[in-house]
Amino acid sequence: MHPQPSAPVAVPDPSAELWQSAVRVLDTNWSGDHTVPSRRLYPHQWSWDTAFIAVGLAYVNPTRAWRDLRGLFEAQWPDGRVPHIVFDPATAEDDYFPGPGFWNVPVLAGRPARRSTGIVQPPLHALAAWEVYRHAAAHGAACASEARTELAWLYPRLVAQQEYLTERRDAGGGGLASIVHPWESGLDNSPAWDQALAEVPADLTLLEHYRRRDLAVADAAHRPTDQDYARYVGLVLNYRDGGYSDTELVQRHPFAVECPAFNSILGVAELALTQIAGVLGRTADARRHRDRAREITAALSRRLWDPVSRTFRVRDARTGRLGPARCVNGLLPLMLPDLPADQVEAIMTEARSERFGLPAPSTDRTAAFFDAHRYWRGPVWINVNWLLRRGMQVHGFRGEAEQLRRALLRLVHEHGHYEYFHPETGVGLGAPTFSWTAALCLDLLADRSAPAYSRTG
Ligand code: 2M8
Repeated sequence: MHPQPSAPVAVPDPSAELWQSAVRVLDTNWSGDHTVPSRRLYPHQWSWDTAFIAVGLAYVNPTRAWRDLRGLFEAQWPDGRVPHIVFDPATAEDDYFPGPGFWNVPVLAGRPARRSTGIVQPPLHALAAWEVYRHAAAHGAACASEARTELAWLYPRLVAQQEYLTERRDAGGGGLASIVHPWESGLDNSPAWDQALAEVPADLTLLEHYRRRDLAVADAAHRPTDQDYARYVGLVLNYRDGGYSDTELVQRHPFAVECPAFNSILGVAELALTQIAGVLGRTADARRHRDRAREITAALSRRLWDPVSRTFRVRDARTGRLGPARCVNGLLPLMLPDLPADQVEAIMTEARSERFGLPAPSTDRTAAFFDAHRYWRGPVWINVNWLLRRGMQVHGFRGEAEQLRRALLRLVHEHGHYEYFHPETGVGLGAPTFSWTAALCLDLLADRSAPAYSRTG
């Protein structure tokens, strides 16, 4: 089956206008082979963006959702890692920094033609694949059959992705995956990384050799500082020059951090794999995935929970210290159905407090580092709020889940499909026609996302 133009969908007013505008954004950002997050700022294919986009495409063009997922996994490395960017060969090196030349990923046996980065992003793809699959029947028998084929193709690849993260990335040795670069979190310049990043040398001369491209297409006041960017570049160089190897990370690499959001998504992926293995008739595998989800949840509760502040924090795998910053990633363990009730309540208390509120900003509103404009240091993002809402649904906070759904839709309806939003005025910031905002808007409008997972034992 080839990707078709998105089919018109009958939707009740007053949502029709928002629905149609979301579909238009996704059509505009379709390159002919994959969906880009935004044409100007992010002209390649991103990993977790692809997952969010697939969740929305499930309603209007499942074939394109599968094409996006398949395209991403065609660039999977033999060790199982799914790269955070898969580069579009039709886009010039200079159109995005750091481009394929900078990453200089070795061509390994069995690797496909499209080049990639060597780092990862949160493994949200199993959840996305499951969402596309479970909506496929609504599009007719041909789509249902396509969905089964695609799910079967993806399953071993999704398992390899999990194995890479749980085996090779357990730098702290406690059963959680560490990220080796803030970009791997997806919450790039969140204050969550400040403490660990302070140990990474900031060599500003690197920016003389490697010119930032983001400042040519976005407002500098919204983007990471040069100081942070120099650290980002230095971290890539260190990982790259070590051959993208994960052995002895803690000794060889200056940044290895366990993130509560990344690891919650890792756990949710195991739950999605439980469902996927189930429909593929792999009963023993399904049980194994469910057990893995429980183990990840237990490790998260043990290692990233700060009993004093009663919040989830990042943990530096090099020093064993919990980070001081309260950020939105600390709310996302709510997605895990087996999280102890006490921690669930604490997350909801934090989410309702003056520090956050709904929709949740990316960081604690009362903290000195809170910056209403700068990217992941204050603004509201639709994707993390969508994940938070899933967590509310999982734990039965129906009223707040509905309140959040309406608030997110209002934000996009009033301001547009922006990349992120001012946490006080709601004004749209960053890229104006941003794919995951549009895609998740479709899901929120359809509101068919019943709580997918409940307690497993
Ligand atoms: C942002 O990250 C990229 C680097 O990966 C960048 O700043 O250039 C983040 O918001 C990330 O979460 C997102 O996946 C990416 C593309 O939308 O943009």
